[in-house]
Amino acid sequence: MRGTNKYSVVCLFFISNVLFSLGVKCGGVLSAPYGNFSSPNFPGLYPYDTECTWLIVVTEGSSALLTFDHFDLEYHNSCDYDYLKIYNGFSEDEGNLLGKFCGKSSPPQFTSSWHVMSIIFHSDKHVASQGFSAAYQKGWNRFYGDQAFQLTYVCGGVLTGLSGMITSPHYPENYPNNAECCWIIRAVPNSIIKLVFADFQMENNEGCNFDYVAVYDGPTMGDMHLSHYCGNMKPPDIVSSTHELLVMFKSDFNIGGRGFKAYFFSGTEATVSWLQPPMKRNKIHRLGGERRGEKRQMRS
Ligand SMILES: [Ca+2]
Ligand SMILES: [Ca+2]
Repeated sequence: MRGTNKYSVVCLFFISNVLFSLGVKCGGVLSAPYGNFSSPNFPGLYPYDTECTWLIVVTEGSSALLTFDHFDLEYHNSCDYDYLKIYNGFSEDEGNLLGKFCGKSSPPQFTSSWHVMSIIFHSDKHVASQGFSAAYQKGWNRFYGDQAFQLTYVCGGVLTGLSGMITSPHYPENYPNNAECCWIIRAVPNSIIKLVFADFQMENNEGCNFDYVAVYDGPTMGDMHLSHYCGNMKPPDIVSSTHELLVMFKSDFNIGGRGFKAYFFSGTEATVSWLQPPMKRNKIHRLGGERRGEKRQMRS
């Protein structure tokens, strides 16, 4: 199914849904980048003898992240009466089943390894509960070494001006979690680039592998690694050896900060050494408010 486009996926879903749907009208195709859905009648009791199928279809190359806000289905030790089934891909293939759930313990956060995810809600003829509500979001799969990450915010671009400014997303508000931004600063050949940080506040940890800014002396991550920064210490000025510089910003799943603001200038070695950004003191309020204590527990 890999080459299938969004429209044929949706058509296939409608055909199968029309043929197999029972009783209450529910389920559907969710094709927006994010959204919510719930069992019929939520937060009231769900109807008896009902089956609903939702198909989440995000852009090809992306993945879908599914999070439950509320979960309460009639309990049975093997979930034979009422249940929720979650599939990585189409529900017609039981090999895609990620899990079957009932009772009051909420399913964990799920991520599809494909751009399609299916969810089936089923109730039998007796005993109903409140049901569930869930949210989904389009994500991007990324691998750093052998670790897989789900990104929910991606930004960056190629900057070709003689000078300019880059900031973390939403600056000076807190940057989003699970974000990755890559900027390539490309000056004219035979010039060099100077990068000056004017503000810097990111989650701090030894090794800076939770949230960080990394700078590479060239246009790719394979180029020489100039620096890797996190915490509250403003990085020193950075000067490239060529006309290209890669700046990467990365955040993990919790705890943020207001991020960073940096200026870049390009020119000859003599000119960039004299150039300085407009360093007026910005009055920036610390936003923060995230729960520092909790993170250490989650990571341990
Ligand atoms: Ca039931
Ligand atoms: Ca973080």
